[in-house]
Amino acid sequence: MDEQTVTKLSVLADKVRLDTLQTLKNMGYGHLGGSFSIAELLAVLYGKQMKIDPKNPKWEERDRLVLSKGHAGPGLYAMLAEMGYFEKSMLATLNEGGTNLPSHPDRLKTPGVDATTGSLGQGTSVAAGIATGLRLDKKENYVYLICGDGELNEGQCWEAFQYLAHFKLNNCIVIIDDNKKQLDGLTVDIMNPFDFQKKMEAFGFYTLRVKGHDIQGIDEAINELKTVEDQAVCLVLDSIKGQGVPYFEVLQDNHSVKFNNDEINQATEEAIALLEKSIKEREVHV
Ligand SMILES: Cc1ncc(C[n+]2csc(CCOP(=O)(O)OP(=O)(O)O)c2C)c(N)n1
Repeated sequence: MDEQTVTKLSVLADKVRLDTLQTLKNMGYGHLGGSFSIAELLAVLYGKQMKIDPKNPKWEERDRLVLSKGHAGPGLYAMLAEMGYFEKSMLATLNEGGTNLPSHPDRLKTPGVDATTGSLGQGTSVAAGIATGLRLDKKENYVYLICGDGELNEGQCWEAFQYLAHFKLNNCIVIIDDNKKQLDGLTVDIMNPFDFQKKMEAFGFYTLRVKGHDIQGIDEAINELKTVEDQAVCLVLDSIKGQGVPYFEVLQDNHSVKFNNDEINQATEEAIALLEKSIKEREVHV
């Protein structure tokens, strides 16, 4: 990937952070940490890897994305708005009564959302079903399945993974967002998942691991996974919850942030100003 594309995608990732932060601040609370940890991943997928047409969200020939960790909906919505699936002004309606942007994705409500998720674990089976359908229809498209490390406490995920591996459904690219935290603590303390890469390999997957902020690395890993034949594929994203904004990276309770005290509100204003400035500076190069 050339330098200009890396810059373009890193700007896109930061726009997702900026939109998400403004949306959540406006609402007063919301799922920040797990939205930020996948910002670069979403930028590589929507900005480069996925075959999509935002003006035709139901296009039969599109790739699909299943955000199985559905609580990161605000991050996904920010990306969909940036890609032009709907007007950015719609982000301000997040979670309001009658909105088309419920806190967790609903495929019947939001243009660009391919699967309804929120009950952790279920998206893995949905993605496995979509991959099976595409295979039966002899389509070349991919399904990108994004799971959380905490979500993998759900046994359903491992049933779906075993199914993908058994049927060698390498058209479903499983991505584990290993940001080391879940709702109320460290994943390792709540229920130790041990080593995801070794575990997925033991399940029969061809597995790569890459840093969550490494745009070039994520892109190369996905390219490599697309060359694998006759084996299910998985990318473990070694990410940071709150990734990309130092204040939120170290904030202990950064799962669903409440914008209800002076310290958080000031840090948020500073982060918004910094993101705006750095996006503007880099945007002239792309
Ligand atoms: C079946 C189910 N149980 C519990 C929850 C509540 N819940 C929402 S987010 C979350 C933690 C998820 O952690 P992780 O998958 O690591 O997400 P991330 O850290 O990436 O935000 C939990 C337990 C849920 N949505 N679904």
